[in-house]
Amino acid sequence: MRFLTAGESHGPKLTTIVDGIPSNMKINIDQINEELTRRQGGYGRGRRMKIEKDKVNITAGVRFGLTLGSPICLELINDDHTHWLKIMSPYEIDDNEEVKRQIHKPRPGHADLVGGMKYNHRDLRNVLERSSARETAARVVVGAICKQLLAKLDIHLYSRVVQIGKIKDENKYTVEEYRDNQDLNDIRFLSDQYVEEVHQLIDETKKNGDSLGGIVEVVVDGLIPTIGSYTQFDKKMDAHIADRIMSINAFKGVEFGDGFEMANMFGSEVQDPINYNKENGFNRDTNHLGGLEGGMTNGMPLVIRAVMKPIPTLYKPLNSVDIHTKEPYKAQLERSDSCAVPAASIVCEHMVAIALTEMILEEFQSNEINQLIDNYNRFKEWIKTY
Ligand code: EPS
Repeated sequence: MRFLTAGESHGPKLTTIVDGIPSNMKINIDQINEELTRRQGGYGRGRRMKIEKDKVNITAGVRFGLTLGSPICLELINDDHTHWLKIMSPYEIDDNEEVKRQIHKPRPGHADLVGGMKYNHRDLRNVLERSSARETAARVVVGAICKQLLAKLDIHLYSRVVQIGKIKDENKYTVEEYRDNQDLNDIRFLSDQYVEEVHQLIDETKKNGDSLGGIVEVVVDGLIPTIGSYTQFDKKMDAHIADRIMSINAFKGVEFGDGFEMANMFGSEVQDPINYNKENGFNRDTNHLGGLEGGMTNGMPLVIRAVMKPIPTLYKPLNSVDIHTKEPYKAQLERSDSCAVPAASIVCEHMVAIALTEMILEEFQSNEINQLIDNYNRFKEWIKTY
């Protein structure tokens, strides 16, 4: 499976082409739209999310609700584009017409300056429009289709926010608690006890013109062992997941299982001892490694955490330099979110779904969904006999 997205944040629409989804798979459009709504939520979002009502439009690759095996084309309209018709027009404009909202004071931490250098843009809006996290909506559409495919193999993904700013939920949760409570509140913490405190922090940060980052977590339940491989660097499941997560805007690090905490532990504390019984085959009592050994899933739930830096668009702008005059200035003010960590946790969940689907489709190559389910389930049964 492969996909590409196109679209500027305030352009007419986001377009995605997904190739390689097996044929005869029922596409649940309501579920895709529900995932889009989940991504649009979260305390700390700016005014833009009041304008957008993300709903997917399928224009190719699906007939009577079933995938054809041909490329699937998916569109999301940017409702805000109606306010940007002249500024973001794809068509030539009159030489005398003034282009409004040009940007020439790059925001530190954004793609603005280096993107301008790379593509020789003198209006940094040409960079900002594509580097905006608006594009992650298109990825959620792809990830939602992947989640539907994975569910047919009894693989389920959940996500939560672990930390926003300095407020961290240190509690341990069961897979059932992830499943039942992941959308419990608008900060996507698994417990309501943090809501008031986090709301206050986001409110104060917004008042100060500042922004907040945090840590998100994705848990995958129901995976069989052996997905991914130790035999080649580019077949390692953890490397592939990390690649997909690090492509999310503002994400700066990924860890698996006990992650960076492993530096403080002895080897005997980090590895998960192996048990065997006839009913469940090989299994573990612990999951320090987060369900991955030797670049392969080991049958335990995947536990993946990732850190998002605070959003670099600040209402209290940092020092910058005007690319035209070369004079020092404060970076340009742009509307933004003060905290997008809850939304980012949804994007992360969907990027993990994409990473798993890519690897599973490569390993269990099947043109049709029922063949895929059969191949996968046959292997799942065989593993129990190992
Ligand atoms: C973003 C800035 C804001 C966010 C946007 C990401 O958009 P705007 O510039 O229109 O106010 O709302 O996120 C989305 C549009 C979205 O769908 O998540 C940025 O600069 O990255």
